[in-house]
Amino acid sequence: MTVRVGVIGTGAIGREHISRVENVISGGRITAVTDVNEQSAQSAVRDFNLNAAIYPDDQALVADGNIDAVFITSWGPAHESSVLLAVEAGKYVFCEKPLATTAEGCLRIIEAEKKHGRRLVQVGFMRRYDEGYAQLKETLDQNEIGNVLMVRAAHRNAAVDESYKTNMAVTETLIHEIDALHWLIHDDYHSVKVDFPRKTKHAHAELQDPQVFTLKTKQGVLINVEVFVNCRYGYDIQCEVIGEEGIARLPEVPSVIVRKQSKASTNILNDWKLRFMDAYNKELQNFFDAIEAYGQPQGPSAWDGYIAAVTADACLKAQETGEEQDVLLGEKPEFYEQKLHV
Ligand code: NAI
Ligand code: NAD
Ligand code: ISE
Repeated sequence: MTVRVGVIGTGAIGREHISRVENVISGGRITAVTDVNEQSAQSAVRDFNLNAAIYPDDQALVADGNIDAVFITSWGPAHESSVLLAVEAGKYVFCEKPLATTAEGCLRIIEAEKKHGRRLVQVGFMRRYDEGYAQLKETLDQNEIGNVLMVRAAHRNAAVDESYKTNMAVTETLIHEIDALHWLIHDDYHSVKVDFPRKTKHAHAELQDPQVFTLKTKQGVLINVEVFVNCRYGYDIQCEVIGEEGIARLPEVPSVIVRKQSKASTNILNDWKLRFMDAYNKELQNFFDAIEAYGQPQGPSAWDGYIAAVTADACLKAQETGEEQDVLLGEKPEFYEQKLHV
């Protein structure tokens, strides 16, 4: 089966995903595109030589009988309404993070999906498909370091532009750690807090950078995540888990070590597209494979999108108030318990 895909949002990641469906992975084909900037949709069709319809908006695209699935790669605030349109039309959905910008928005999607009767939605939390995270999780699942006590993580970008504000450290950046870390250690968040260290001179007026988030879990694990989006030196994702019997660390991306002129040096990546390229390929391959095998996606669900949104909302409140905030999650519906494997 070839899954026919309509893409809503042909910006940076929309184009990345179009390219991987057309040139790298199997099981899908791009048959429609739309973007609020029509020229962007047109250039995507041209640049990737697509045999795809160009629609004026998401509503028209979702109504196309020639698509089975929708990729939502527009900017975050537009996601919820596009997801709801697609779910109501019974189309499969791969939605980039965030699923919706509020927890209430995620709940509306969950209700729509439950009404449909089976899972349609997968959220783009690709770290779960990254080989390094998979190895780290395997180490913890094998109980090699005993009970987890603490986690130290860092999410660093070389630089961001002026459109990136203080809150986006949560909604655009920390959101990946929010998803990956509770999945990694099989725990739920209890409370969150944020500290603002001395500000780098490289951050513009409306951005506090860096920021340090402290998340406590229900089992008492203390997680510390540094978000530093003007670190200058590269794109760097770090994660160290401290257990009762030892410490486990996310592997570095392999890179040749050159010894020359009294120095041993190695390259550091500069771009998220390259750092997680294999993970993006795997998440979308898994999306197509699960549709073929089970008629429903198996990757991060709308419920995972909801957990991330509730936790992100608490982090935003912590940014505003400077105080610790509780993370108040609802009960996981039975609907999201079933797990099939591809
Ligand atoms: P972008 O700004 O390059 O592209 C967004 C595109 O969506 C633009 O072309 C814009 O015109 C279009 N768009 C916006 N609203 C729209 C609407 N209502 N209907 C149709 N098109 C619309 O942004 P980028 O970097 O591609 O990010 C898109 C999404 O992907 C964001 O939610 C972002 O958080 C997520 N993302 C996820 C990454 C990951 O590692 N999983 C990496 C980068 C982005
Ligand atoms: P982008 O700005 O490059 O592209 C967004 C595109 O969406 C633009 O072309 C814009 O015109 C279009 N758009 C916006 N609203 C739209 C709408 N309502 N209908 C149709 N098109 C619309 O952004 P990006 O970097 O590609 O990010 C897009 C999304 O992907 C964001 O949600 C972002 O968080 C997410 N993202 C995820 C990762 C990841 O690692 N998983 C990486 C990058 C981006
Ligand atoms: C981007 O939106 C992503 O989602 C990347 O994975 C992240 O690392 C980057 O900081 C964001 O800008």
